[in-house]
Amino acid sequence: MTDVTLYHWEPNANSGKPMLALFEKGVAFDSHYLDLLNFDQHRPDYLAVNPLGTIPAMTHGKLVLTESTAIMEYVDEAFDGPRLMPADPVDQWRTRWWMKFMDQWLAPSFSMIGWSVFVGPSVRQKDPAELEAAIDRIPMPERRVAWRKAINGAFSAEEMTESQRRVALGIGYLEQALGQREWLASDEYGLADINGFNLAYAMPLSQPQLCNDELTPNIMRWLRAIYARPATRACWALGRTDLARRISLLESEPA
Ligand SMILES: N[C@@H](CCC(=O)N[C@@H](CS)C(=O)NCC(=O)O)C(=O)O
Repeated sequence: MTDVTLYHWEPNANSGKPMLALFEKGVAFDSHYLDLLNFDQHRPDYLAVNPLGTIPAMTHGKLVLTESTAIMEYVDEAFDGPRLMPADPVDQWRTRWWMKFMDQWLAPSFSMIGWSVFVGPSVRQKDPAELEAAIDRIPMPERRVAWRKAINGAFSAEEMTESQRRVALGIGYLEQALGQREWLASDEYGLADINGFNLAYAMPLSQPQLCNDELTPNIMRWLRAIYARPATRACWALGRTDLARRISLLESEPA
């Protein structure tokens, strides 16, 4: 029993961000796994923690924290361990620039693609009446829309094309930045890298025509370096689905 509990799904996207920050800081926490594909995040016991019904959430004593990037910043400030926000003001600005770019611009596009190719197909075969009841329990109307689109394969061609355009642009930005310095926002590993890795780790598999050893050697070096860190290994050990097994590509040497 610790005084920190993290409510999370896979070590991936929003859930993976505070998980990895906690492991990097060496903060002991109780892991409370919620199966997103089983709609655990909309059940009353979790809604009592986060009434919005989205993952992740973290409790620290009586304090309840939501929003993955804000939780990472809290973890960095509230606990001992290596500093994850750089000390230099310009590096701090760059860290926050990247986190905003990823959260507001890239993550929704990755999410739409992921919900279309993974989440929708993973739940579609369930009983339709059960699915409809599960969707009706979702507190946020926009999440109900996303679930229906994922289940019915109804993201429009325009939406998917725009997401793909944003992902291609993001890959270009990442490759350029990582050609200039070892880590995304400064010379030290930090919050921007944790945020970016959780969003981008699967790019060599999901976007092989855009992200590979030949076209984006700097992104590949960066992903491999983050994956090799003990904290990332510990974090990924908490994964239960195929998402956690997809990473094996990063265990290989450059082609
Ligand atoms: N801005 C929030 C987004 C949280 C969020 O939407 N999480 C997704 C999983 S990555 C979720 O809970 N989806 C469940 C649902 O929509 O039912 C954050 O960064 O924590």
